[in-house]
Amino acid sequence: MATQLDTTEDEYGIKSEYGHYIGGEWIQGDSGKTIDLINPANGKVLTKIQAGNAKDIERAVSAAKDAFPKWSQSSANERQDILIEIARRLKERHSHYATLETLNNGKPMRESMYFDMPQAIGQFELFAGAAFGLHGKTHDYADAIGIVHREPLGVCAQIIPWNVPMLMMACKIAPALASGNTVVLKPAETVCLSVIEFFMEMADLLPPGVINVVTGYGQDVGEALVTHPDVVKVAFTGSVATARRIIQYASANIIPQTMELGGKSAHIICEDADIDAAVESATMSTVLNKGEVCLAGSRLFLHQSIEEEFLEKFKTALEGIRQGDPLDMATQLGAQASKMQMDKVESYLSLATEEGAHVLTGGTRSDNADLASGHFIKPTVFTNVKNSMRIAREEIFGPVTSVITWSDEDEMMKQANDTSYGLAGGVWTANLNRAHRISRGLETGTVWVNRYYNMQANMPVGGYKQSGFGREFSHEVLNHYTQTKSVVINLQEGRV
Ligand code: TXE
Repeated sequence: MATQLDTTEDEYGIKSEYGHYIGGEWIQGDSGKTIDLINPANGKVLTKIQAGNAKDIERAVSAAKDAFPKWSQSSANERQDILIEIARRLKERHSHYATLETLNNGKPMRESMYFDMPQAIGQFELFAGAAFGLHGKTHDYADAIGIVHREPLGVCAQIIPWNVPMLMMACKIAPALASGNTVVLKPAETVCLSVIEFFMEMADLLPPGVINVVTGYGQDVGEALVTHPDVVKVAFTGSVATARRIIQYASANIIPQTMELGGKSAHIICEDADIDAAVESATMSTVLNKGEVCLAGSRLFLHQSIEEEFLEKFKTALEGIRQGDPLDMATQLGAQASKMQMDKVESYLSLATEEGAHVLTGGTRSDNADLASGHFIKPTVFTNVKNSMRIAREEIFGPVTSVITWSDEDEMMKQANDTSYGLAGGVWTANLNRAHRISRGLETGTVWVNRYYNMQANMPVGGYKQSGFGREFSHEVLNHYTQTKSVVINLQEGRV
């Protein structure tokens, strides 16, 4: 074990180095190696985190296993109190966490403040209320009484991505805590500053070992975690490619998994839509979190009869988007979260024109000289897109929308469902029957009618098809963190 962590703070309260959080202590990793966290808006190093390995995972799982018996027996009051206090402290330090999220991820401050943080706080509030709701059932028989107990599982592995770290952390640890499980959390190696700071400030609330955080690369830390024999459940949010590996490993140990993966969602605009409102919604869907959102309506199915008016307004709206310093509250579009992500988006921008798509707007990196040291991509719309093109089939995860025009609803629905993904979708129409028909017809876990990204508390989020399995963001997730035990008590008198 190496020496002490350097905890000097900068103007934002960011320490020079962060450790793993294991058994209630902040410690350096076994390898002694670190990873730099970068501000994607200017390429500067913010701090460094531990590059964990299997030995760190061993310690963390062991701490979580030791903490489980007591924590699983804790009262609902105790768990509820902790979740309420976490929500309260998050509200109190709202702008601090929002700033860290923006500095490390590149998302605009107005989103961190008014989307990410309220959504994350909402998860703790939702599951604080759920702690008491986790009760079993009884069944009365003529000669017996049956009791169905609901019990936590044990040590849960949670692996989260870099696009919305605070929210991903909240939607995973809140239900796990509410239901009496212990956790080893692995955040993404590129963006995790807010999450680590969160645990530093909440450490006094949580009994040691109940939550442990090990940072590092997926192949070193993530694989050691999901293959550990004492881990009894895996919750993962990330790419389909990584999910395939994790599913294989977790299946070998026969443990349950929940997978929240990518998307290529259809945002359907009918000819009777409120065009101005639909344009506003499509604009938001393109730029929110720089398009690094699994739920993004990245395939826009536009009715031919309103094509001209819609596209003119859409172009104007996107060209009016203010892109710039993510910390500036006026900024509407920030920087892609990492160089790797920007390179990926740029490769799709080149591919689009090779495939025959037309650029309605954007299509390149930002040409603003002030933004040259960051990962800024112009908001982009491609027209003349066919659903068979790779830009319409693969997740780009950037501020890019592909427009596919349609005139026949049945044919459009076939195309909307002709995708390996099934996470979300949207429909704009003034006709209630049509809204209902289309939303039931979409093979996807969420559909928004007449407003995209209408996230409401306790509505399940999760995928059909290769967008994954299991549901989060609602009480339904508690089924993934508990198992039932049936106890039957004989009531017959005498010999049986
Ligand atoms: O994902 P990974 P990446 C999509 C999006 C993005 C693409 C690639 O299209 O461009 O995936 O992103 C950990 N065992 N989404 O490469 O690898 C990793 O360290 C265990 C959509 O960043 O899936 C990180 O913590 N864990 C998605 C987490 O997995 C491993 C959000 C996600 O990284 C691992 C993110 C391994 N072998 C990307 N390899 C969404 N659904 O919102 C990596 N990890």
